[in-house]
Amino acid sequence: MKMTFRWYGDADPVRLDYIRQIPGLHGIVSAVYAVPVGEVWPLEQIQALKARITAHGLAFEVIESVPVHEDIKLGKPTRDRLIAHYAETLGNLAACGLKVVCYNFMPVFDWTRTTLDLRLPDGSTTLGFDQAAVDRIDPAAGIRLPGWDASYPPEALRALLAEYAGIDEETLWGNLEYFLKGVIPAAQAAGIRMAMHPDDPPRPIFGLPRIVKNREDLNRLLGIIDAPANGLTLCSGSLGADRGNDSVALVREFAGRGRIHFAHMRNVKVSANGDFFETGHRSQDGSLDMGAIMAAYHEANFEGYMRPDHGRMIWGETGKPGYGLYDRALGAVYLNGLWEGISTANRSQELFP
Ligand code: DNO
Repeated sequence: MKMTFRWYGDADPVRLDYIRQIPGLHGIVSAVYAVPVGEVWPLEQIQALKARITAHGLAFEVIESVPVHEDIKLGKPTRDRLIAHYAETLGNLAACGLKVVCYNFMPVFDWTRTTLDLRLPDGSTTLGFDQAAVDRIDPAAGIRLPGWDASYPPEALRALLAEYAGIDEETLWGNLEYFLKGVIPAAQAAGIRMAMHPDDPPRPIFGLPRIVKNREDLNRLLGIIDAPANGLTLCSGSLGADRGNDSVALVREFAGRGRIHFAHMRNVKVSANGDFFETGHRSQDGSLDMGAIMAAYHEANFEGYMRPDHGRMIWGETGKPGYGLYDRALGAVYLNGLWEGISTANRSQELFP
């Protein structure tokens, strides 16, 4: 397992020289943010980002994310050109030594929360999702969501949502298949492993289809092209927000098959009605058994990349919700500690014959 940490580039208030001080970090997960979605990432920009990161003694082998243009998800005629650009970007990334590319296929909205600063009893703040708050939003009147408010001008958002009115789950699956058939062979040839991030939360939202929500979906996705280049980002917190998903079983199955290339580790406290908020990483603080998930990776001899996912805001830190330094650093150390603990327990016969 290679522990990594997400960094948003020069705009990130979290400094690389601080990140490097977190014990046990292999590398950084980042992206070229300056290039508009759908255009090719130029070699020089990838190289410059890599140079920034490796100067701090950290590896740069994972991208999160190369975003998929909405026209591809919508299956519009422009998609062939956009898919060719995507494949070219993968080639450029491979030329710079990148190994894994995380992406998602969620229409319009990536991760969705209804609050970014829910206060917990210990005074920390965290991200939360409340279905009733979503139900109160009338998409026709405009969607105001924390984290997304500024992403689309209201008119553009309305137009985009209207385009999706004709896209049901099966159509979206068809468009995903078309995309994968265009990019996976290129990824494979370049030595890049693609890693699909599941939908967050794992349910349809504002009537938009969501197709990467559970075991059945993950199997269907991997079956479209049954090759290691067509793999997963297994996000414990995204999938874990549906109590019907057993994260431990999912890791055993898909890491066992060598198809998880990137592990996002995060804990969530899920209520009976499916509302949830994000907690610190420790098992006892949320609904997920993080130790058992880690043991499943260990059992599968997982050699892929892992990162602590969102952290709470603690110790007065301000910045990008979910992506402060402190709680994610605690998460990385906790996860590395679990890993060492499991390794040690496996050696206990040797240690105490
Ligand atoms: C949120 C992240 C997601 C993730 C993308 C991957 O914090 O987990 O935005 O990066 O879905 O494509």
